Amino acid sequence: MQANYELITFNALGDERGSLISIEEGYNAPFDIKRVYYIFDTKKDVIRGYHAHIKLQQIAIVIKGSCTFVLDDGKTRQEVELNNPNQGLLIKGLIWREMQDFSDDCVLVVLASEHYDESDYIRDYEKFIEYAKN
Ligand code: T46
Repeated sequence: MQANYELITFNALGDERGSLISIEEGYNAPFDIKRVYYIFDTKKDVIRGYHAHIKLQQIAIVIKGSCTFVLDDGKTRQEVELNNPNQGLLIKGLIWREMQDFSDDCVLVVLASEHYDESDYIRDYEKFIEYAKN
């Protein structure tokens, strides 16, 4: 896995009643969490994303179902399937992302290091490639 993203495994605090995962900034989240959003009811064959972020860091967790992230650093593309609430995909650098193959029941939760800011998005792939060269 490359430096701009990595899979994190969370410690599951399970007991006979079931499982519980806790995410705390400075402990198992490497940034201050300023925003949480979640994506669900994504229609079949929809591909979301098609952008990179300049500054934003995020942890994506599929707490139910599955989906696949296509991650592109400007040189190589890699697919990462998320299907386990014990795992989070930390995206910490300049990465073009596309999300696809959402299961009907997929719930994708994202923890973000910044408030929503459209000016942090690079939504043009050619522009992303220019950024990725620097
Ligand atoms: C990302 C991937 C994994 C807001 O108003 N506030 C928010 O916090 C977010 C995330 C979105 N929006 C608005 C912007 C658009 O009008 O909601 C609409 C849908 O957002 P977007 O088309 O950017 O959604 P995705 O699924 O393509 O991308 C999202 C995040 O935007 C992005 O940061 O990394 O999920």
